[in-house]
Amino acid sequence: MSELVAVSRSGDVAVVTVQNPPVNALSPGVPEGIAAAVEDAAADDTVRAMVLIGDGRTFIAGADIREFAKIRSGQRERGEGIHPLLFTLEDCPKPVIAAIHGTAFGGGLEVALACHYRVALASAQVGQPEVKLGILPGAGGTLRLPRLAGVAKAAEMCAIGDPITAQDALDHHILDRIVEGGSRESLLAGTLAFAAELIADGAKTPRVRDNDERLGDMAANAPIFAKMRALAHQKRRGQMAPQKSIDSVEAATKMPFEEARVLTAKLFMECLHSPQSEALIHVFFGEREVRKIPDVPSDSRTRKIAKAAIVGAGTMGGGIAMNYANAGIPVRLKEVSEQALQRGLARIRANYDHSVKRGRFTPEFVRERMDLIQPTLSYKEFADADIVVEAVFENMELKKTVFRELDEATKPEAILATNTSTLDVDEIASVTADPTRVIGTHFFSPANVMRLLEVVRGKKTAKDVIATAMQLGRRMKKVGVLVGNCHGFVGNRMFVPYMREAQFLVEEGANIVDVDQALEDFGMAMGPLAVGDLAGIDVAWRIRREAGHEQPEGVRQPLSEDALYEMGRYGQKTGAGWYRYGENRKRSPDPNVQTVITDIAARAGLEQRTIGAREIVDRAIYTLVNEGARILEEGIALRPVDIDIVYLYGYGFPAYKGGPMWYADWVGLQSVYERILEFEAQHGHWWKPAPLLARLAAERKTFSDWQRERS
Ligand code: T1G
Repeated sequence: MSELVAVSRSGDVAVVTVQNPPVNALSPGVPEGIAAAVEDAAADDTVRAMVLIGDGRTFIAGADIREFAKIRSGQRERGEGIHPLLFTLEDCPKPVIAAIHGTAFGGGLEVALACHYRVALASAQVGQPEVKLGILPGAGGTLRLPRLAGVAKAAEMCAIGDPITAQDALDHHILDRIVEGGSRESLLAGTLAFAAELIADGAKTPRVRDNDERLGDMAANAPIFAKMRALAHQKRRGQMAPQKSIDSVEAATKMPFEEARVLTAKLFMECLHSPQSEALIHVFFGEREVRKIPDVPSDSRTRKIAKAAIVGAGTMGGGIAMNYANAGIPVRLKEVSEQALQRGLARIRANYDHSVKRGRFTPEFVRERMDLIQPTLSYKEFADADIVVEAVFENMELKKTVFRELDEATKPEAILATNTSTLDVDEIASVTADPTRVIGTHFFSPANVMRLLEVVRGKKTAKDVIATAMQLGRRMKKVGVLVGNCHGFVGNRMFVPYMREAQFLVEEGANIVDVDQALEDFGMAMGPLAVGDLAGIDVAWRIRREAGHEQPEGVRQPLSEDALYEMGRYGQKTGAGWYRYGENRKRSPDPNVQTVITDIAARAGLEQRTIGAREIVDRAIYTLVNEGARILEEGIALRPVDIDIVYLYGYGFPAYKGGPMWYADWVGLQSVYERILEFEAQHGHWWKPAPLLARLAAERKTFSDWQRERS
């Protein structure tokens, strides 16, 4: 057998093992190897049944995503190897049983569905996550799942893409059995026992594709598909693949299998050739790329983190404490008064209760986690902490005071992390005896929900401290991105011009709602002004004051947010900001604010005009790109994809547009540059093109080209 697929025997059962670490993807040679093994076993009279199993930690986790570029360019046929394998399995005259542990995802589940039976460990998951890559299950998942699980379950799995548990799969007839035990060995033993039962029972070979009884009828299915389309539109707004995935499931219920298969192939290629799929695949690999730090190898030494401590039980400190507790790490939570401490604990409890209500956590999970959060008013309990996170007010002097205290209160090898969102990590580190142990771990609010973690590298931060912080991020299921030390690091540094342009636009006559709507139609999770209300206009005001940046003379400054601040309109927290907030913080336009803005503009002599969505989007998004180019040139971000990942996970940029830098490459840097020159001519200073952007535009290159040339 090929080294990718091994065959062994257990009595009269052939065991076919996929050996393609780390996730047994269906890379070239794997489908062919499985097919050859099954054909050989089928021809061997001493073989009565077959088991298909993955080596290592998982069953087949899908097609090899790295092959899609070759399919898109025509270098490889779609589904080469995979499609013939499905028929080899399903038409095999002897029973083939898929033995599933880990994750049977995408093509992996589709291969399992082409087998005659499927058994799994209780810990296994199955799913069709293809829509997360901007494609749809192209190897029969949309056609076989409804025949086993019914139309509604199949449509949801294929259109939303979330995995389901083994129990849920068993309940929906996707699995035939969950075997005892939790190891791969117990899975194999359980599957062999299952095979023996099948042989004793006549070794039947039911083909899923022949089973139409669960396909329902058009009248019953119509509302199911309508509901699923609406759900897909809501959960995967603006994305094409989920809708086409439902088209394919619907075809399975309306036409013969082969016809539906041909239609699905067409739909699959339409998706694969879409910019959305290219962007989503860029994001898939980007989430993994950002873990790689050129001068900190992935096998670098890390420090053991068994105990943590947090200074500050405010919104951020409490949320950060929850992250540690959720990762199973006991965490001391310190405040300056019992009242502040109790307020913080109450907020944590409320957050957990909300998660229990939403079914995200069980009550016992919450009890265990709350037990891990140990309140304190003193630094005494910090002596054995392996890491301390400072999460006090965004004020440099206060932070320095805390770090001086931590220098005394902690053991020398403890990591000292600041949660500052904008301030100079080197300046904070400068008050400690050993700045090599100081790093930034910038969580995003709400810290217990947002997955982005900016890990801020100080000039003197030790490499094992960086490696430990990145590893800790993964333990917390965060997407950690290493960033350099400058005001606002990557995310907030780019957010400043983005919010400035939003204010400029309304001061030039754009309607507040139109600015947010244009960007939400572009795909942003929330418009910039609504974000300003969410984050707090007072917070932004304090950060501006704290930064104290001298602004160049005669340069236009945004006026609106200062005006709102002075009016006490801080946003959601005060029930009014850019918008008015009613029940459940539902926002509605506030004519008073539009009047205030118009007065401001009149006093500033700003000509009012109608501004269309195109200009709103270009000014907001290209200012992100321009600042991102500066950040790249200064080395504050390691790669363009790091900026993309920060904006996807921290600021709600649409993943199906890949991130600001990927989007600019897709538009074409020449066009972006020319548009920026137009804005510079109209608006001056703030639109000075970043030198890197100007250079790449002149050379007709992309940010990806620039990155490739540097790797
Ligand atoms: N193809 C190629 N490489 C993959 C891969 C895949 N399907 N899945 C993971 N990798 C790489 C990943 O880039 C990383 O590489 C390493 O494996 C470990 O991954 C026909 C067309 C399975 C839950 O979408 O969800 O089938 O960074 O860090 O956290 O209809 O990987 O080490 O160099 O994520 O333990 C459908 C995608 C494909 C599953 C494991 N399948 N993978 O998570 O490890 S499309 C998927 C995952 C398809 C069919 C269609 C996760 C995982 P490196 P990791 P993990």
